[in-house]
Amino acid sequence: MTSPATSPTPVSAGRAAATGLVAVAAALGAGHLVAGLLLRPAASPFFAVGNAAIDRTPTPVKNFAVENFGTNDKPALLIGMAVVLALFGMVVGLASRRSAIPGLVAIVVIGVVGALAVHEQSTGPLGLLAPAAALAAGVGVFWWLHGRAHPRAAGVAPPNAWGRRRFLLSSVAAAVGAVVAGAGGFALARRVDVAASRRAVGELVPTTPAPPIPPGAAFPELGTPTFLTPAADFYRIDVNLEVPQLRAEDATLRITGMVDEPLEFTFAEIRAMPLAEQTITMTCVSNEVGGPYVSTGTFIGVPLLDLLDRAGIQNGAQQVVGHSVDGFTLGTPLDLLRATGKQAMLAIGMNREALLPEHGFPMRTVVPGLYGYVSATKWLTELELTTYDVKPYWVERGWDGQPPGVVPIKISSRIDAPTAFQQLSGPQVTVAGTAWAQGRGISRVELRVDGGEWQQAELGAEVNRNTWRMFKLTTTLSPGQHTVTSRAYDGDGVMQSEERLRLINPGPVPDGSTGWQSMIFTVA
Ligand SMILES: Nc1nc2c(c(=O)[nH]1)N[C@H]1C(S)=C(S)[C@@H](COP(=O)(O)O)O[C@H]1N2
Ligand SMILES: [Mo]
Repeated sequence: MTSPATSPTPVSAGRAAATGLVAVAAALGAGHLVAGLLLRPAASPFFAVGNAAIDRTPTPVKNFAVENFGTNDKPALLIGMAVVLALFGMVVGLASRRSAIPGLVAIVVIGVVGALAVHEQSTGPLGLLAPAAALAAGVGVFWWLHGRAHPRAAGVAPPNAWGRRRFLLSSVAAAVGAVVAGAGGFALARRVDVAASRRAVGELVPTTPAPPIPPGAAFPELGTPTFLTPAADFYRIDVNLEVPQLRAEDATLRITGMVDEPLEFTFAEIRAMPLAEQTITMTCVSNEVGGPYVSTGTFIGVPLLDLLDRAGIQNGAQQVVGHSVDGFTLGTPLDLLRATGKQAMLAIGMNREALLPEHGFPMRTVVPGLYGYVSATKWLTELELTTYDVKPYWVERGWDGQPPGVVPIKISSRIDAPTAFQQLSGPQVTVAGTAWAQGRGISRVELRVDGGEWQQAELGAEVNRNTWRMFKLTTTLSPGQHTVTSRAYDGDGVMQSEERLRLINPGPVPDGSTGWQSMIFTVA
């Protein structure tokens, strides 16, 4: 034994804090390494605790995070957790200046919390090896460094230069070990070579191609997005800290629940079916007016209803619940799905390529006209026909995900040019942007400068009613500051609502923002 548990001389505050900090780092590093070795990234205690925290976050706070950090809410959470854990480690160290016991107890307690969080990630009994390794490393390193921080008790002369150096070297070595283990965990987790699996899918050629995008459908030279969003720029929204790694070779799709005959397809079987293509604009319900969570792709796959009909949907089924590889669920009302006919897709690719891992590789659903959270299961493994008694992830957390709360995507228009507070040389100014009301299409966009008359903008070519439509208008303006406001009309002639509904409102959980966007800019 190199270290007694207690010592009459308290350890210096600096060493005590460093001991706790390094022990926590070692625990996280070891846990991440073993999770990587086991090919179960979700078993890493750090990520498991993060995911458990996301699951428990009250919906308004989650909305706040999405609104304020956008797609950066995940790094923000991870950094916040790292800071909290570092502080925890230091406090634990400081509480153990005389005896290692308080620190060891605290590390065991947090270790058990980590194990419970991992257990919740359904990584199987093997996954629990990762928190076990974390616990062992945390306790071991704490014990070891605590001993080294006590030169006298360890039988060495009272604190001297050598004792200090030895402690410093030991803690630096342990910290480096923790970082190397953590990095190793990341590298090992990538052994599930999803990139290679994706490459092996190859080019996807549809039997029934989507019509080509006509020229004049978008005005990127004026500041609108390109009509088809490159996969790498496609907005990403999900509750996952780490992208689920599912290889096409390992993926199957099961059709279960209220069906005449449950079915199961491998990815290869789906890939071999006649493939159809649909150009669809997807939108997130948490997109604010003028926000970025809207993108367009040409999705390739199999009509979703064809697959469900093969299994035979039984009377009384009300919704299709999509299950994801990580246990996430999302429900689509069956009558809304039926109304889309053959346009709703079980997609295996976008823009003729396999899906990106971030967007659901190898299979996902895409239903035109519905927000993503009720229609677009990524990393899909199962489609379950059921009644509304089953509550999917967001419904469970208070969102309007079931009738009468499910709304079609609301009419929206976004001004992309000029940008906020842009300085333009006048007098000719071109305003450009995009508008969408998937399912109904866009029939008209109007712009108003400084509260004047509404002017009709010129529309880009319509691709189909499920996609966005670009607009532009050139007008002559005097020097000075101006405000331009936009509003769109859907294919039925319904005007975009002026009422400002933001995501974070007191009262019931909202179901999509509304309001007219205004942009302030200056003409020189
Ligand atoms: N498995 C899974 N699928 C999911 C989600 C999720 O968190 N997990 N988020 C949904 C939401 S809210 C949206 S808006 C879309 C976004 O799809 P994208 O990231 O490909 O744009 O995915 C949907 N599908
Ligand atoms: Mo969403």
